[in-house]
Amino acid sequence: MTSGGIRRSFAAWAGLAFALFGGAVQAAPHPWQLNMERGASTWSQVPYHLNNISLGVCVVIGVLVFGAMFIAMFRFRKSRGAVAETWSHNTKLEIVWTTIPVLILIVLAYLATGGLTSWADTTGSQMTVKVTGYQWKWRYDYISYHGKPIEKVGFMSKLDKLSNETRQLDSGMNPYAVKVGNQNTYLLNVDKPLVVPINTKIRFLITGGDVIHSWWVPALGWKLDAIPGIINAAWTNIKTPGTYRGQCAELCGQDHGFMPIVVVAKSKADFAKWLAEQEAKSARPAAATAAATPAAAAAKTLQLAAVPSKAKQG
Ligand SMILES: [Cu+2]
Repeated sequence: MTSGGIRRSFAAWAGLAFALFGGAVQAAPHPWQLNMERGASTWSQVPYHLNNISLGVCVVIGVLVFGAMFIAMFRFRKSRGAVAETWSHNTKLEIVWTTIPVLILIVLAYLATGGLTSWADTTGSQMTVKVTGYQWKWRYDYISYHGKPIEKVGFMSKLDKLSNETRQLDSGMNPYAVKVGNQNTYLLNVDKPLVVPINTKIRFLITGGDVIHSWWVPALGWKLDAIPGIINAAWTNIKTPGTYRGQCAELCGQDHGFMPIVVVAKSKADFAKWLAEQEAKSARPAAATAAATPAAAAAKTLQLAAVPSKAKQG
């Protein structure tokens, strides 16, 4: 292969690696970001630190094992006149190199189990939101807030218009031009985001309406499968107001890549205002219809009254 060819194939592989690990997959990566993000919730620090600790342990083990291997290979090579020892095992050494890894694994398992149990514990939640995955959009239903049931606030959240138009074959539109502020939001924006308050323990009930999806917002530190017939639960408590983006993380069909997630975290006061607006909006159409068309309402009553007699005939 010529040097130009090598350079081209390297660029192609680097491009592929970026597309897989650095681009859309991470939802909101920074250029040259290597580590996980710290996230924006109280719990997202847990996987961040667990990852750092395990990575540290792996690096130390890697340096020791490869160090010993390279010393053995270069310092004690045949050409330097090294003669192999004849003993075949050493009980004391074997006890040491079995005990140390077992202790390391116990410590890591202890830390990971603590992290998982704190993540699964939704007790004391101040708010509940039901999340349903559909091919290929999300539905959010607000169930309760501070112990009070929320009436009829729920909506579908799907890919934003600009991303959707851009993604069409032969659209001729530039994916890099899909932006919100300075951030490229191609395939990472929705028409209606999930709005939540900060400093509130929010319980998510996650399920699927058709096939298995997975609700993943990296800034929250977890992802959870949305499985039809099963309700999975997890919680978050977001510390800073902002917009957090994510994606469906379970291959769910041809448009799996086109069902992003956007969570907008607002201050409690702003959220209360937003919620009141939504409740007013959902209350208005029903009241308006009943008042405006008494004839239609009467017809509906008539229809309902007719149903039982029809059932009797059958
Ligand atoms: Cu999906």
